[in-house]
Order: sequence, then structure tokens, then C-alpha cells
Amino acid sequence: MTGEERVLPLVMGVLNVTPDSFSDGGRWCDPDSAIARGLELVAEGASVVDVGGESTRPGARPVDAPEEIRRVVPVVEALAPVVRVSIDTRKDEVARAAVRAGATLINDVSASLWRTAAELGTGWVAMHMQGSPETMQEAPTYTDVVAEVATFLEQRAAMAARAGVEEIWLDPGFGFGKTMVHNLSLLRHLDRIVAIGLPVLVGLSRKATIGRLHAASDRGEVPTESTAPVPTDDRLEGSIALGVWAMTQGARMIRAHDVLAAVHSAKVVAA
Ligand code: HH2
Repeated sequence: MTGEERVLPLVMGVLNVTPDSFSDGGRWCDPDSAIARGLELVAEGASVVDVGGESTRPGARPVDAPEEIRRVVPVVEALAPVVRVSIDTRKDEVARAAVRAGATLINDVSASLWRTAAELGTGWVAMHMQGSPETMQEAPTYTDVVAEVATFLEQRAAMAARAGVEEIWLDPGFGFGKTMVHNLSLLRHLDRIVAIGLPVLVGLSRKATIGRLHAASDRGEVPTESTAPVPTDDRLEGSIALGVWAMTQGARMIRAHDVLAAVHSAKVVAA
């Protein structure tokens, strides 16, 4: 591996096989269109395709495991021979089914599946979330969001390492039980998470904080928690801007819906 390859941040392409995801919900619901979309993400330069069968947007209703497995397994099976596939799930059974189908990374927004990753010999993403998707945006509260998220991730990573997980990624979980101010504090101090010494993944793409920053900057105003965000399809520039910020702070992987633009920006940052 050359020095240049070492510093090129990776892009994880988002593939939601769900009817209700906040940005691409309903677009890739049947296996054929999901697989075609996955191949498109690969052609655009995704190093990992993150397949999810349950939305975790604020207020989302949980999906049962058999339904989640039915959604994701055919898609994982078709994509795993051509690209590294991660399974975006909170459920042990779904993670196991996806790994049997070829996934090699468990993207765990509940940060609870490290034993599964250890047993199956896969990589594991530990993401921080306060509460659960159903209620997490009702009143997120921290004394010191950066310290609390860093401590949580450090502790989970230590448990996973003790259990034998060899590849551990840390993700501060932007938008998961966090206000815009919490998200921006975490971004400003992302170096604190990077300093833990494990590779950092960030998922900022098209999130509401970006929508609020866009809306406020369009009107020349200071963004607040009550600024109405621009629609999800209008959040490309902000997604790239904050992704670039995260890369310059040391993030090793960016989770993105707009993979081509994210890959181009990563190459420019690395250059
Ligand atoms: N964000 C979402 C889902 N999974 N995984 C990680 N590691 N980090 C994230 O920030 C993250 C994630 C939410 O985005 P999306 O998948 O586009 O929407 P939905 O949860 O509605 O399916």
C-alpha cells in the first residue's frame, strides 16, 4: 500500500431497502432495483455498500427480524461478490443472516452486537445513539456531548476488543439523539474521537442539521434548532462540505448517499 492510498478516506455508499428511510425510502424496495442501485454505487467508487432493511430516522417504526432479513439478504448475496458489504442493523439475527449472505462488516447503530461480530469474525461499527429512533429527537440532553460520546465509544470498543473483534470502527452517530448544536460540537471536536486511536466513520449525508445550515445560509440567517431544513434532495453541498471537514479532522470513512461527489471530494482532500 502506498502512502497516498493510506490517507485516501473511504466512502460507504448508502443502500436502504426500506419503504420509509428519510432520504431514499421507497426507491430501492424490490431486490432488483436495490441490486442495480448497489452496482451503481460501486461504479461511482464506493469501497463499501451499506445495506439496511430498517429505517432509523427519528420516529421510525421498528421492523421485525424476518421482514428485515427478507429485505436485505437477496441484495447482500448479489453485491457481496463485487464489493465489501456492510449490514446496517440493530438485530443479531439480521446480522447473522447478512453475514451468511456475504456481508463482512456489521454497521451497528445500537453499538450492542460486538459479540456477534467476534463470533462471526467480521468487522464492527460502534455508533453512539442516545435513546432509540422512536423517541431520540424528543429532548436530547448531555452535560458534555463530546466527552460523553467519546467515553461511550471508548468503552464499547474496549469490550469488543476483549471479546476478540479485530476490526472496530467508531461513529459519533450524527443526528441520533442529538440537536444541531450537539452535532456541530461533535464535528468541531471530531479530533477527540479520532484520538481514541481507532478508525472513525461519519454519517452526515443529507441529515437535518445540513438542511438547517443550508436554509439559514440561503437566507443569510444564523441557523437555530427551529430553522426549517431544505428538502433532503437539496443537501448535497452541505453534505460534501461537512464530509470534507470530517476527513480533514481524520475521519477514515464517510457514509454517503451521493457517492460520486463524496469520492471526488475524498480524492481532492487526499491530494
Ligand atoms: N445514519 C443512518 C443510518 N445508519 N450508520 C452509521 N454508522 N452512521 C450513521 O450516521 C447512520 C447509520 C441514517 O441514515 P439513512 O440510512 O440514510 O436513513 P434511515 O435510517 O432513515 O434508513
